[in-house]
Amino acid sequence: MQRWFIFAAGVAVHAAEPREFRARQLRKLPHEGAPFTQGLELFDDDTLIETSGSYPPGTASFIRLVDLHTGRAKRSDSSGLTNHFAEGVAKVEDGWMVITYDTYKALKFAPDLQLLEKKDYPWEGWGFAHAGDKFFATDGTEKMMRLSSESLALEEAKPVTCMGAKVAGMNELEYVEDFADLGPVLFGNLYRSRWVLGIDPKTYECTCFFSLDGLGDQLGQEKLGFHVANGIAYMPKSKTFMVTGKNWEEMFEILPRPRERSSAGGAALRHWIQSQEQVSLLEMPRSQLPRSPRLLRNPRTSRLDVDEGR
Ligand SMILES: [Ca+2]
Repeated sequence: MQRWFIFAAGVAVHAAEPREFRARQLRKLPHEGAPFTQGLELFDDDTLIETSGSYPPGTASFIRLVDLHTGRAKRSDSSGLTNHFAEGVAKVEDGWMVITYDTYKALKFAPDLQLLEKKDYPWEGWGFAHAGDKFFATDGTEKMMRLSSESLALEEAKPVTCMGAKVAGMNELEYVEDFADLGPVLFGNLYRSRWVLGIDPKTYECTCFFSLDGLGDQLGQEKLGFHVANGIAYMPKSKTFMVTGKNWEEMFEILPRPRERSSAGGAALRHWIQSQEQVSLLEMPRSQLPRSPRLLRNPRTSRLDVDEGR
């Protein structure tokens, strides 16, 4: 399906309609400790690698290896992340690179999670993904950056677009070499939503999407940045994804299946993107951290939640 978008200036832009997929839940696992997930990748056939930011205050950032069969942590380490808020994680030749939210560093870890190297990283760290000899990285704006994986030098920065509009806040990223019949797709959680957007890694225009609605508890505060969906790891052998969220108590394995018939998904995504444009006009904060971080611990479940009375 093709559509034309007419902008206020009178310029017509030809924008392809993205393909909608439906995320079918195959299984769920405990998300041990319900951490503030910022990066999630496949480490090996039996293991995920996950980073967590230091939120709520008083907790430490960490990097850990998670058993894909049980959800339990096999190994976890905070020592290399002292005074940093860990963000996205991406594979490098001899280990894993973690970017930081607001301390402008990229930290390289060995497979045993020992810190090997610190490099300067001059952007706010959000999503991070490895693709060949490149990294893709986001900073909370509509900008997608392509960096040299060797030097971290910026090679290109362009806006992510979908259905004729710019899309800000692409968060945890996942590069899939060949997805469905779409070729390479760069996926990302859209911040403060349950949308996962797939974009063409050359043009940064959306080619597909799916929703994580219905996975686990869905809280009203997700639109404030608390309990948001974040974390996507692709498993090429099964062509499935592991997904989770910040402070989620579960992880889910999902299989995206193409929707054969048109549904309301495209219209809902368009509405969300347009509403985000209005939000940015009002200069709402785009911080990685929840907007009203007054947390209460539920005495019954011992889970952290936002104070509803605020
Ligand atoms: Ca990922």
